Amino acid sequence: MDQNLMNSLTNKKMKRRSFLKWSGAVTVPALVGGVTVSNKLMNKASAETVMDDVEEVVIPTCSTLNCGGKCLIKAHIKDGQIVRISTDDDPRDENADNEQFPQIRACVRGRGYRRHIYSPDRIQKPLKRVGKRGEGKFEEITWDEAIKIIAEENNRIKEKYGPASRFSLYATGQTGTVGSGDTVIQRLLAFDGGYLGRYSNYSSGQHLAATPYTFGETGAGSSCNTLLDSKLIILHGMNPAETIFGHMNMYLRMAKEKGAKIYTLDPRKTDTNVALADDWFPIKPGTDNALIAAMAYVMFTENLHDQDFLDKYCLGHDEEHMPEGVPAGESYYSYVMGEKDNTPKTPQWAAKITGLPTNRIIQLAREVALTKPMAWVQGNGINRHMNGEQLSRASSMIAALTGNIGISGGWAGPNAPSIAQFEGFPIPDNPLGISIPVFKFTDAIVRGTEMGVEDGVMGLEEGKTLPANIKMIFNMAGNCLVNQHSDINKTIEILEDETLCEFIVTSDIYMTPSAKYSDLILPTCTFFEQNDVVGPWSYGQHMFLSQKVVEPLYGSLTEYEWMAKLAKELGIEKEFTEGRTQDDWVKWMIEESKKKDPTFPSYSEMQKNGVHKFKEITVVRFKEQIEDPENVPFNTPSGKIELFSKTLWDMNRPEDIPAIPKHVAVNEGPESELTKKYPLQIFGWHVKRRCHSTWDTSDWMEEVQTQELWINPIDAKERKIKDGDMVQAFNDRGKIELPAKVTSRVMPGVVCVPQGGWFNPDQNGVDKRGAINVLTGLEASPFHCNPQHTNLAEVKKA
Ligand SMILES: Nc1nc2c(c(=O)[nH]1)N[C@H]1C(S)=C(S)[C@@H](COP(=O)(O)OP(=O)(O)OC[C@H]3O[C@@H](n4cnc5c(=O)[nH]c(N)nc54)[C@H](O)[C@@H]3O)O[C@H]1N2
Ligand SMILES: Nc1nc2c(c(=O)[nH]1)N[C@H]1C(S)=C(S)[C@@H](COP(=O)(O)OP(=O)(O)OC[C@H]3O[C@@H](n4cnc5c(=O)[nH]c(N)nc54)[C@H](O)[C@@H]3O)O[C@H]1N2
Ligand code: SF4
Ligand SMILES: [Mo]
Repeated sequence: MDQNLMNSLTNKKMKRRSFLKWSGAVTVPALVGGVTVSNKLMNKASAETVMDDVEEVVIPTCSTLNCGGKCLIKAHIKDGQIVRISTDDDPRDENADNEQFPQIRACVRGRGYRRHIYSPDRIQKPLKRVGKRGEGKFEEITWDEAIKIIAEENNRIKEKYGPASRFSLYATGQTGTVGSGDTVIQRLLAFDGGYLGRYSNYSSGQHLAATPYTFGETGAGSSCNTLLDSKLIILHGMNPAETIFGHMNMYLRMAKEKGAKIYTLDPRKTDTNVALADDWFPIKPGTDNALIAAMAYVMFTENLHDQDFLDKYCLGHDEEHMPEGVPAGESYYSYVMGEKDNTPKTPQWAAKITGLPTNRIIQLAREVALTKPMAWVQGNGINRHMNGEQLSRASSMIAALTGNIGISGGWAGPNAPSIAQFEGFPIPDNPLGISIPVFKFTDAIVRGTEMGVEDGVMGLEEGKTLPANIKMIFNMAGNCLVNQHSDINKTIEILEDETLCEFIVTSDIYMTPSAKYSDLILPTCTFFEQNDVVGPWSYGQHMFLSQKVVEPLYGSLTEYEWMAKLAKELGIEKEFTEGRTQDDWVKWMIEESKKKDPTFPSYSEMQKNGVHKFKEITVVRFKEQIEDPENVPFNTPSGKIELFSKTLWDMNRPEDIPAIPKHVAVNEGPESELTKKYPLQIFGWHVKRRCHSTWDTSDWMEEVQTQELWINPIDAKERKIKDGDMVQAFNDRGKIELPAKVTSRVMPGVVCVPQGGWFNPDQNGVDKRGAINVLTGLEASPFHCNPQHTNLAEVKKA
């Protein structure tokens, strides 16, 4: 890469004046939200020269990041530049907390969006690798050259290895519709003979895999407004004060004001706990099922459970309610009472495993059994565990035992019900019809042709394996190629071998660790620089026009724009574009949505408001099944809530896939032999200063929160670590180095590193930022999901 460019990409101390010198805004008059910005304004070169007498235009838009939110962002434009960000001030919610039309207000990152778009780190030109892969040497090329290279590589690889050797990597930097490269490339590849598809995600794979065995479908949560009827709310591995989840925070606050008690069940005392909760139940990661079994023990022995509910709606809770063909002693009751293994799951038994004192387990069991309605709300934090499928299933157990399913103020299981409906960007079916679990892409690079059903591959003919290894990767606005995937050191070893995956193209706005391991990097736009239609994150009930507010910087192209050029080069332009520009597609999606729902706003209304709020509706999940079980059965084989699943039983894997959600001890859990070598459990949580790895290099967000390893004073003392000391966390997979924060906000035996720090190895391979995935493993959980929260390590002073 040109040295000056490299300097300008990496020099954080660059003056404001120089980093604001971009080409687009200076030379191109912008049509923003239907308002033309005058040439006089456009010709001003930097924000510093903006005068008070310059007219300010405010344009509503929305981020397309995968951030747990999706908020109304108001860009204040002067001189063709964003000079300020404000947020939702919907007058219908003037006093805040309007249940019908809640305001959708920006978080701390949103307030700092100017530093995101006008970052000194932005990639400005397409870059072609010139050194070895991963070495970080690139040269600038033109867009035309870049498109030509992609077309040539695509054709070569398709011809040599077949279309199934091409893969679009999970990537969530742009989760809109026509603005999302990951979505749009799948349309292109579908017209170009097909590709290797993928299913599931990094967020809630275990929930998605496990919930259907209990309820027959995936979305088992209710709408957040039902929490207003709860008297007790348990947040199980959920931290919305940092992770948002639609309007969850607002309703929790309102529920609290109405008198509900809120507890968090989490290895860490979270921001949510500090802001909203009445109590904290610290639990060792991955041991929640032991707690739940012990709570069931208390309920069964003290007769606190809802036997009528269980008998009427459930299968497998006791020996009288079991499917046919299963021997005696396999029900949940038998497990809890230890009838077969002679180990009653007493609070004393669970205390040893979970780290929670016996009396607190008894207290929690009695309280949840005696308080109704009680909402045991499943977060995503119990995903990403090696036994996460079991954690997910057990997390519905207390609701069933206490009859809190199908009533307002109760809560059945994980994941939000889908409410906001609109027409999306059309992706044709993949003509190849085969897909791998999202987490197994590194496997599919190395041994794809050996991978079959047992690896979770879907769509194969019986007995067949994948037709090809992955040879070409499209990584469109994602950092999962390296940073957000597991075992970074192993992953880069796979990527460095250019004979394995032969071509990797990344689009991004920054030179991320994943971009560095690419052969070609494309500078694409932020959401401020293009039009898109965006749905809500979980539990949100709105959709946005993510509106272009400034012209693309430096001549960046949108994903759709460059892919349309690529489609032309590949001879499939007509099929790909159907004659539509990106803006035409945006209008098309709104028009199609309006055809289905006449109350849907028009394009011009969307331009004005930026958002369409569906009136908050109330969804009490499984209400119909509970009110009318004769006519509305659950969608399971038995029609009941399957606490025991015969389907799982028939898989005959009692150790790691039991038919009832038992406590499953795992290789890197607190009971493992490996604790002798690596005594601490370690994982990375989702922090407020970043969306995953996005914003890691933002100096503004560094002021919000620094990258630190949380360690309990007991563990710190044993290791002579003081607050602020540089420490190393390590296991067989690698080493990370970062400052320690000695705090009782994390329980003893557990250390935490905020996930998303950028991998930054020194000459010895020690990561100097604190990229948690240096320490995580590539082996998948039983249903082929990422186990990135299940790890052991040791920590020492650096
Ligand atoms: N600020 C911010 N918000 C985000 C994101 C972000 O990167 N930054 N990412 C978004 C995305 S894509 C997702 S998927 C969600 C993720 O949302 P979550 O998965 O809910 O977030 P995590 O921080 O991984 O986990 C939530 C809590 O679970 C706890 N936890 C971890 N393991 C266990 C366990 O075994 N048992 C129990 N009881 N608790 C456990 C963690 O300490 C944490 O406080 O967040 C979304 N929101
Ligand atoms: N250890 C561990 N690993 C995890 C997790 C965990 O909890 N622990 N969480 C997992 C989860 S839930 C998820 S969803 C994944 C997320 O992993 P990713 O999908 O990789 O998410 P990000 O790291 O935010 O990467 C988004 C990329 O998009 C780029 N980008 C941001 N904004 C824009 C834009 O406007 N335009 C363009 N063109 N690019 C943009 C960013 O620079 C960044 O490189 O990580 C997973 N990895
Ligand atoms: S990062 Fe997400 S939660 Fe924060 S302001 Fe943007 S859209 Fe909202
Ligand atoms: Mo996620």
